[in-house]
Amino acid sequence: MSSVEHIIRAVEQGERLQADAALTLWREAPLWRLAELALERKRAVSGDKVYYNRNFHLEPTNICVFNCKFCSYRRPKGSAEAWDMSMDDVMRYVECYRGSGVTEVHIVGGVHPEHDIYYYVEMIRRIKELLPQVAVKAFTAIELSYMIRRAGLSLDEGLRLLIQAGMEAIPGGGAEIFDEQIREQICPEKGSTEEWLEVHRTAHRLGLKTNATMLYGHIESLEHRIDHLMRLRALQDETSGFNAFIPLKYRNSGNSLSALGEVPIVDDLRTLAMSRLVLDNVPHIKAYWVMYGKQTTELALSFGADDIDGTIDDSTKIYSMAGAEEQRPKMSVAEMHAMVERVGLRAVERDTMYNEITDKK
Ligand code: V47
Repeated sequence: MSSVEHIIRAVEQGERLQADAALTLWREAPLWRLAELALERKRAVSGDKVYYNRNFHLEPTNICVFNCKFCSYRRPKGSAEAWDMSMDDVMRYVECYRGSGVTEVHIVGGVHPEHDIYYYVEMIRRIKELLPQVAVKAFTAIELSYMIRRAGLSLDEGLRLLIQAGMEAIPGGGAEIFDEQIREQICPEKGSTEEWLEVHRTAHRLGLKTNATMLYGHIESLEHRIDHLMRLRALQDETSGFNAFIPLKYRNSGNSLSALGEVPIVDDLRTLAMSRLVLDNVPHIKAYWVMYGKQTTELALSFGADDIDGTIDDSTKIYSMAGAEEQRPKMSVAEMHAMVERVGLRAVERDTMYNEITDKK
């Protein structure tokens, strides 16, 4: 039996993948075998269900103190293409969603030079006043670390303030790739890997659920992707605080790495399946439809994903500005059900904590 066949057998028997075996599987397993293994793991966790939610994004600003090379979104202060919503703008925007049935607002944006945690505590408090039923999933670890440090607080103190204000979960952004040398080349100014992990570790200790991402398809190798997944798996062994993992494909329009091009869809599918297999302790693997586009998302459902994110309502610009297919991303509940049912699975609405919502259609 070849070594890849041995590894496939071991995975089928539930053995945990180590880095060298993961690399062999990633490189050598036939695509259909990876799909089969990943789908089987997905079924063990979530049966035939594929989760989605009714959500919108709030991106208060694209002004950012950092200048990551893969980012198409960030503008310096004073640029004609920069936006910077005032607190009143934010409240007017959020108010539009009153009575709309959304269950989550995902807040993310540039790391603004002038706002500290007290500004965002006030923002969350006022959003919860307007939309008490809506869960606030807010700020990447990098934004959190900056706003908390700027106020001279410890992570523990800062996160407690945000939780008191109504923050219920943390999204997975800012992880990029954990390998320090690659990180130094694609986002040299950004918070470190250790900082990202420490924010999530502290959040988990305080009882928050968080997500994790990995930005792939730029200058990293498969070894770097595996290292990234291993570091997440180790933290999850320690805390069990991650709800979902989201592999993010590098999209190449309008940023300083554009010359690299984009990896083919088959790489997206292998990456998704390998994420499901390596992260044996993370319950949900999300195929973020805004980043893949709808067609690839449908394919992703046969490679271990059990979540496609939400309705979005044309509220995020990160991927449209980076060249994604959907320039005004929006998906109706009926469209999501149809997509999931076409691949023989069952679409289930969830809230931010993955509780199923069955009382409305
Ligand atoms: O951290 C930026 C990525 C992330 C590009 O937690 C890019 O549910 C590809 O984290 N090509 C922010 N990716 C988005 C994010 C996210 C999205 C959806 C759901 C969740 C969740 C989290 O977007 C950044 C960065 O890794 N990103 N530019 C680009 N050109």
